[in-house]
Amino acid sequence: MSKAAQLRELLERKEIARIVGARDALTALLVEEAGFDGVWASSFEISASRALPDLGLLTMSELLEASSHVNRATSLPLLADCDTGFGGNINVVRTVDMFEAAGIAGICLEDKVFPKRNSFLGGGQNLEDPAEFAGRIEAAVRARSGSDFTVVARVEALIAGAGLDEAVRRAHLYADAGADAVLIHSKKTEPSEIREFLRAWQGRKPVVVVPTTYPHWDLAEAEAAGVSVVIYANHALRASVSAMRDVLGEIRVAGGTGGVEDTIAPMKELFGLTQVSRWEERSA
Ligand code: SPV
Ligand code: MG
Repeated sequence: MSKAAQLRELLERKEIARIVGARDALTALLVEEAGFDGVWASSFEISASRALPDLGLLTMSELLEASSHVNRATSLPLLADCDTGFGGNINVVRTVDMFEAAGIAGICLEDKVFPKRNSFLGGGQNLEDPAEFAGRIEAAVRARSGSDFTVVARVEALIAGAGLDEAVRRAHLYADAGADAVLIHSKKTEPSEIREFLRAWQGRKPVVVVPTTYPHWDLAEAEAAGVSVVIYANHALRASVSAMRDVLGEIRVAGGTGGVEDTIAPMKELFGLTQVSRWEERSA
């Protein structure tokens, strides 16, 4: 089964699927090893790994390159975060051409004005005109060459404070335009507005959520409420920042690495993850 078909199955199956943000290929390997269902190429993580804020600074080709590295490292399907689509309809068309040709299973586009700001940043969030964004979704759907390549429309109305009715209205417009699924995003610390959205939506198309600010929502309850996919978007990056800070601080204070040696992954583990023997056998 192609990766695009795998992602489509995750969206359409009854059981909720869990996909995890990865900024690079090694992270994708660990996501797969941990037993998750798919990978999210997060614009936040990829930006942060370059010490850049998630403000729409990365170009299409930069996100494509990072997403391609992630995709090649895993047999899991990859949903690529393509922010607002890098411009107008014509840029969205090329984005679909390039991401699909790279074997990436699908893309997610969000209905904000370029350059977008990360959804959790304080300050203003500028929503795109919904008809304009629906046109972008339609262009993306028309541009794909295989019918399994997935186009997810991300609704930012709740993030921007535009309310539930506006979120539902936009989601229907994007579904009418051919989106395969909608991602409804919220920055509330509990899932009440997501539950309200799901009740109003009545399962018209699969729904994806990113429970970063409401991490205690029970998975079985989310499934029963009608969620198809949850994205743990940034946890691998945040875990590695904490781990690196701890270890670097300890080394600095101790004046050597002896104290941390047993707490960090041995070199042998990295040789295993990077498949040294497989590469040597292939080239012998
Ligand atoms: C990302 O991970 O890049 C996302 C999700 O788009 S969020 O950070 O919640 O905006
Ligand atoms: Mg993003």
